[in-house]
Amino acid sequence: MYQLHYFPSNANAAPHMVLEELGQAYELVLVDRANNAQKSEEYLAINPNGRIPTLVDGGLVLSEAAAIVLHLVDQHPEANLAPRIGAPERAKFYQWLIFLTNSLQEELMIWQYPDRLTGTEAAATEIVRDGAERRAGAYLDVIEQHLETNGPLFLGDKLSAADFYLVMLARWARPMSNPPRSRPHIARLLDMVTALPAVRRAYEHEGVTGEIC
Ligand SMILES: N[C@@H](CCC(=O)N[C@@H](CS)C(=O)NCC(=O)O)C(=O)O
Repeated sequence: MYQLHYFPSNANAAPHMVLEELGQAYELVLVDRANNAQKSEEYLAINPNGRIPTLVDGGLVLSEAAAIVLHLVDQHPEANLAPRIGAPERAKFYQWLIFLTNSLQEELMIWQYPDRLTGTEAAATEIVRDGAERRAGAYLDVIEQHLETNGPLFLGDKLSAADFYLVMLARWARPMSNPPRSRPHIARLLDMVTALPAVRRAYEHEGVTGEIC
């Protein structure tokens, strides 16, 4: 059985939604981030970066949310949460998933934690935060343009794991002055995906109540 090490609404949310949509049995293991458990000796032994999530799949211990998502969709190709390997659509799926994790997610991390770059320099922290919000907003605009032309989901009308990944990031980005949902085509995707029972179940298991994103 899969084991997903998580903390509510952290980067485990996308793998968690995918596990639910796949209908796979899994065990959730809380990493008590409120008490810095992600930096405990025990957790560092499975995730040397001290970051959440980690997936344990038998003898395989896997970190990085996007890698976990890719592994899960590859293990269960019959669920069609990604196009077939080698198809042009698969390449576009890689493009969007990697854009989400490598560009948007990283910018959101800087926006959420600018002091990790600036230390105690309050003025610099504000500049970094504002810059990260602007850059994240520009990435969201790119997604909005793509969805307007090619939507309603990343791969047209074909649900893929990239859609779940955007839900996770959109939840984090809710406090932005121009949040993801302010863009109509992103809002439509978020409405479609958060209406899925699998998505609601995943967030419920994590103790998240109310609107998801
Ligand atoms: N690139 C990693 C980032 C994971 C990450 O930064 N997770 C956050 C929670 S969303 C975390 O563990 N933060 C704890 C810390 O930085 O100490 C991934 O996508 O899995």
